[in-house]
Amino acid sequence: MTTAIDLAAEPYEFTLAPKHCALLIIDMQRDFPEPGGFGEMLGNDVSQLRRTIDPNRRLLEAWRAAGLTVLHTREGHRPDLADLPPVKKIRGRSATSIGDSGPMGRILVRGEAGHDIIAELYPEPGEPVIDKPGKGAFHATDLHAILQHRDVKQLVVTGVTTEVCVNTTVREANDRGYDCLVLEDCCGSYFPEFHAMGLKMIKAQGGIFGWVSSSESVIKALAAWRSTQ
Ligand code: TIU
Repeated sequence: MTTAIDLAAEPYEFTLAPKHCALLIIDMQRDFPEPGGFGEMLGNDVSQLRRTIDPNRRLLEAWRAAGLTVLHTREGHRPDLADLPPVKKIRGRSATSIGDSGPMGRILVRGEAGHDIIAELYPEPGEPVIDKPGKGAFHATDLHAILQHRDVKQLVVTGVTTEVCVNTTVREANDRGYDCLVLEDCCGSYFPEFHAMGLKMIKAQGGIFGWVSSSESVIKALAAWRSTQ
């Protein structure tokens, strides 16, 4: 029985230990990639995020079939906005901001339609959903405790956006001692140059924050690992 398997990654191969690895899907919420959502309302090109949906769906299917841990995150706030930092509310000087009425309910407020996860990647019962008030998934959440209880040491990180919530989460995870593998086709940004640079920053300097690979490499490695079980 094999406990770990090497897969192609940058800056060098990543040794995946499936029983100690969780798939962490960041903020695939309707308001970010869906046409007519808050992201598009701000003038962003949602196709840059939508290209991540199919690769994430294939990866999630393979991960679930292997019986491994999956967690989902959502960025958002309490309906009373008590956990919304005043600076987060006013920065950007936008006429419509967090907590206001948007195209799919109140923007980034828990319980609203736009805050929920897209149908294609909807969590199944038993898959923890981490509601986070910040960009990083560890800040003011129980994510670290949940991962520790499951003896998770590695994270495969996907979702949106590459340079904001994905990067912040990977940096937080790195400081807490997790190895992170970020999948380029499963992450996206409204700004392609930020996506490219966000990935470059993770794998630079010998993997200063982690590794970068693709869904295909992980799916292949999972199949190879499963054949040894
Ligand atoms: N999830 C996430 O990245 N939240 C953001 O606000 N991203 C932006 O790129 N604005």
